[in-house]
Amino acid sequence: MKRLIIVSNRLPIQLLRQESGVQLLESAGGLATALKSYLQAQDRSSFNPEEVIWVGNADFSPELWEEFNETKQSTGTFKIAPLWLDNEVNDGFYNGLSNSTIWPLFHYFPTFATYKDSDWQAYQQANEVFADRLAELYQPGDVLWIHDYHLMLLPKLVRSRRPDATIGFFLHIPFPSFEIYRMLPGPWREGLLNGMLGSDLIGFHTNDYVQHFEKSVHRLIGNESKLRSIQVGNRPVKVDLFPISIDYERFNSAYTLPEVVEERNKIREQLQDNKLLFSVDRLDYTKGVLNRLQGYEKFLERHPEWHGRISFVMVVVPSRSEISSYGERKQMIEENTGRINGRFATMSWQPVVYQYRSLSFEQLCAYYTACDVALITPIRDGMNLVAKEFVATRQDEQGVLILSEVAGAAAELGEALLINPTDREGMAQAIERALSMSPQNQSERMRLMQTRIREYDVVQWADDFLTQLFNAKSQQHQWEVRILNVALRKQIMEKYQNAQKRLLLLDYDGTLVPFAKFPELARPSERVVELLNELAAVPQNQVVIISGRDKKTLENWFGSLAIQLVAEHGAAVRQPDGIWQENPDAFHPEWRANIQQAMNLAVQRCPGTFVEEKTHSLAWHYRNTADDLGFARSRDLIDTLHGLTGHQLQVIDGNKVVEVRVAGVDKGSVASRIASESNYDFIMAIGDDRTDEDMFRALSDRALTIKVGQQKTLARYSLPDTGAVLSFLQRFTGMENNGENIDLTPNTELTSA
Ligand code: GDG
Repeated sequence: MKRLIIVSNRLPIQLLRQESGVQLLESAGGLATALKSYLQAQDRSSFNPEEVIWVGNADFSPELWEEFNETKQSTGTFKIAPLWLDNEVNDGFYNGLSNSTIWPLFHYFPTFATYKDSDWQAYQQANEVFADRLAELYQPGDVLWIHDYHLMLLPKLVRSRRPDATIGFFLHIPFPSFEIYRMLPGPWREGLLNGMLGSDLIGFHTNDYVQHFEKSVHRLIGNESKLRSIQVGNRPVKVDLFPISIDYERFNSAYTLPEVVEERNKIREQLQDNKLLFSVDRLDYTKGVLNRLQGYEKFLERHPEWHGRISFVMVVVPSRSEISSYGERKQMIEENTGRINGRFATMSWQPVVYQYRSLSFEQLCAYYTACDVALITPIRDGMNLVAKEFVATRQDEQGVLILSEVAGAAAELGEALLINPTDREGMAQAIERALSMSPQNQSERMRLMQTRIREYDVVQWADDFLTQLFNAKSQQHQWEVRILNVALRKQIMEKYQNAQKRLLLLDYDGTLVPFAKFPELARPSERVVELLNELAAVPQNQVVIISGRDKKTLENWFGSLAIQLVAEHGAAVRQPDGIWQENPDAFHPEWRANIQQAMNLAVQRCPGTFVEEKTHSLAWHYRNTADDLGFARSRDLIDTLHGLTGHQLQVIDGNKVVEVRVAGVDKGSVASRIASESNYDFIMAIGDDRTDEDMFRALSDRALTIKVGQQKTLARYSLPDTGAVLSFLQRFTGMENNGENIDLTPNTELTSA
């Protein structure tokens, strides 16, 4: 089993010195809980939980760590590999570049961003310290998962130290639009992008963030993204969206926890019959606390009938107190709260109940489940887990979520009342609408949102990311093609000469002849026919033209040769003796389950898409989703389906639909069958297009596979063009190209049928 190394700025533990010794306290933070659940779901995890190492910046001293290790009582879930940064470096790295430059800029607060060279220096130094620590720990085969904006340079730094490492990077905050991103000084903005591109897979919360990243890479570095893949040197880097989620069961079952029930009853008792509006966020200008207060004030202005009948409990959790903009924000919140209470409060009623503190898990869930409306209105938020947690806790299916349309969570929680966080009138109207929403309407909305969060919970999220990371890595290996150079050609010739029984599988269009404007014009030149004839004349050789062309055309062009012909990807096969055999269509019902599962996963990963079931086929339609997302997902699905489908099925890439139907034929299955018909000790397959990839895949363990052209391929080797293929094949006939140029021009004369 592989080792997983998680890297984040903070470690998921604290150390406390107590009378009994140094105690380890695990944090209940989202990521740590997520990974714990993922590792416990044994059937889904590819890692040994004992081999998960967490690397991060320690907030305890090296001495305390040593003391803990000497008297270790509990080791916790993860192996911990702390590192320590010099205080000054840490300040410039954490308070400086991370939280005073990247954080405000990426949340669209450019006026809050500072640009200090010393912070950039510190950020680079801190990332180098992480890279050194990782290089020290790294063992071949390890999987590295690096988290968040503090460590954007790290993937590249690790790659330069350990070129083969499997590296995933996930950004928890928004990736801003290019116009904002470009505000970073030149070397910084390119440095950060290049840093991230050291990964094999880069994950974001939403499709918008993926697109913003792709555009910034294109504009600033020049690499284009195709099908969610950016070529960096000879390495494709996958970019995709993985909307983070929560531990649904933990929050859902909290509804009936005795401590939560007790706390909830207390809250409701204090409220008497008043309605409860609730919000909780870290103290941060991105969370829109001030705008929220102003929206609530507008509501009170517009709706005097609610005075005395509603309470707004607003919890603000202390955060990043060393940064001055956070302190100022606290003061403004307190002033505004005071002003609103001063304006509307009576002897018996306080409109805003402001609490500057953090809540226990039970208190938090008590508020989530006691309130009538959760008011979650960030000005920008990568995702916002509070919104998902609130929905998950509501076993009673009651309560209304008012959510900012610019929180990443809005992309998944369309049944919430979505508002623009700066629109006070809009917020006031949404509060009024939420308070008067019927229980049935509340329940319908809740149920839909709950289903979505339950189905893509945090375990699914981690599983999805890591699975895609493995896929990205294995695709990279498959696509590492070696150009057939002189030395390799020599080796192949030797193998050929020593072989007793040889099979040569040759695609036609794009392999033996270049493409012509119209397919019927791509007749083989006399020289090509002659070459095939000579190859076939060697008694040890079996030559096969394996093509998508129809029977008639192949017969017409090659009928006189003693070679095997495969028409329409295997629908018909002609033996060298000239007799054609049709491949009867096969129908095996057991193919459906796997295909259905792959398509259902595509539906989950791409909202708006659906599966159509037909008697002999299954179709995944993506016409009702964003064009680019649908297209990208369709490429993933086609890849998966190619891996799943045997010779009974055909994957058809249609117009906004991917269809799998019984066909019983593809080049892979027919090539396998032919290869197993005799004891071949030399098999070579040459082809240029997607259908040839089936052949390369099917023969990968026993054939010399050669791709014509530069595209990604499963073939082991490549040749640049048809000219190179013919010169290469010519060597096998024993006739060297004695200076004469081979005629590559297709014979464009139409022959009569
Ligand atoms: C970053 C991104 C993205 C808060 N107060 C209390 C408390 N919390 C817990 C919540 C929730 C978490 O903290 C806050 O998560 P958010 O997602 O809302 O926001 P950030 O901290 O800014 O997180 C964000 C996230 O990363 C994940 O990728 O969603 O967009 O900014 O879990 O429950 N928990 C307790 N008491 C509190 O007082 N127990």
